Amino acid sequence: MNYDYLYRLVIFGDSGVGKSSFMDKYIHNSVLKTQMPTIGVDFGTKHIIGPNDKKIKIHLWDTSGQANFRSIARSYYSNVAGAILVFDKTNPNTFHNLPNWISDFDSINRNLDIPIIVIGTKTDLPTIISDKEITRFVNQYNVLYTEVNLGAKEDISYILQPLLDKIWEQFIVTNKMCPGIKFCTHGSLPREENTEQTTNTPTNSYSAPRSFLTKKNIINNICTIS
Ligand SMILES: Nc1nc2c(ncn2[C@@H]2O[C@H](COP(=O)(O)OP(=O)(O)OP(=O)(O)O)[C@@H](O)[C@H]2O)c(=O)[nH]1
Ligand SMILES: [Mg+2]
Repeated sequence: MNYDYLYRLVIFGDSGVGKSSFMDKYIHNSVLKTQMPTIGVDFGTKHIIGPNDKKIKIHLWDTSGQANFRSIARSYYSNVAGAILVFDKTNPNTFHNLPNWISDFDSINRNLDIPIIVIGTKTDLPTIISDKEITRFVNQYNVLYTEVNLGAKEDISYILQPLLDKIWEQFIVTNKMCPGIKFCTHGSLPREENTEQTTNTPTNSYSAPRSFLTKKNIINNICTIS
């Protein structure tokens, strides 16, 4: 399928927090099941319509949270347009590890200011991590935040919207180079691989900005699926 922009996104976080479940649900609206731990890395794609009816293709790289696959996972942190950092709301360790994941990711993406959305999973189960702790973390690390029950029936196609809006505002609108975005010209070449360019220069200027969540208002705009 043709596209105007290709965004490469990486999913990371502790083992067992629900990264692969998230990718299955986001792409296929799959029913939650007991997953095998990811071996190394997994891959998925999704097509969405962005601002100005632009077709956006998303490449999702779902990395393993296990320590023995860490170097493989890290090799997927670069050349991305955005990051999805997942933790388990029922497991405080996975929340307290978030700063380590962020500093590891930032050390690979120095000066690029790649947007990160943090997703708290398992909201169907009792949690002991307070909204206050989460608010403090979100403000301190300047990340987007949302939370989800991946076992709920509802479709979660919209869940990455704050991240996608931020990528659009930060890189496409400003025409700032981002190695995780490719721009397609829809030229006469029939195969999409042949039409990809390494620039994210848009054909049209962006005229109707859509809202996206900032560190200040994020906690009031949590999208919860229960
Ligand atoms: N109750 C509940 N269980 C969940 C939810 N999300 C994921 N799970 C379960 O959590 C377990 C681990 O999920 P995975 O998606 O394999 O976790 P992962 O982060 O990919 O783990 P690694 O691949 O080892 O890094 C699975 O048995 C899922 O069914 C949720 O929102 N609620
Ligand atoms: Mg996995």
